[in-house]
Amino acid sequence: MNIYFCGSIRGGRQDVNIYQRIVKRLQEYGNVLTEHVSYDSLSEKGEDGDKAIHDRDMKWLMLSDVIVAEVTQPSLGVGYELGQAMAMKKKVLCLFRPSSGNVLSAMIRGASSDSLFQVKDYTEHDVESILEKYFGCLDKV
Ligand code: 6K6
Repeated sequence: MNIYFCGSIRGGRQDVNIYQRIVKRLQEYGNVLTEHVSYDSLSEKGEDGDKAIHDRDMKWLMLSDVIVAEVTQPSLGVGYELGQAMAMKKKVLCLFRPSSGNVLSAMIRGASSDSLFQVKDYTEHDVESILEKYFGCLDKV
């Protein structure tokens, strides 16, 4: 199974430690195409041109079976990826930490109307169990 992980890059890297925990757990369920989103050393500038990044990511998005997005730190890129994933009718799980004090965009929370597009609130303590539950029920989505 190909998994596409989304997390903020130019939107801010405050949550990179939680991205690493999520990616580590996702690698138990499948092939994570976007492991680099969780790298500590990722520079905000990027080494490839923006067009190359966009085109490669859209190709990976198309190839993916499931998209998992950490949406606590707002990111235009993650919002764009989620819109594209929805248009492709992909399975999407969005993870949001209310304890951050942020309020999730209505365009993300409000998009969660069926099992294909799910939004789960979580705490740092239960992220692994939320993923376990989601991937355990995936064939029913
Ligand atoms: C590193 C830092 C800035 O640019 C880079 C190079 N690369 C990127 N490489 C791969 N995916 C990227 C890059 N920049 C953004 N993305 C995609 O957009 C990722 O899949 C993230 O989920 C999302 C982050 O968007 P922004 O708007 O927060 O950058």
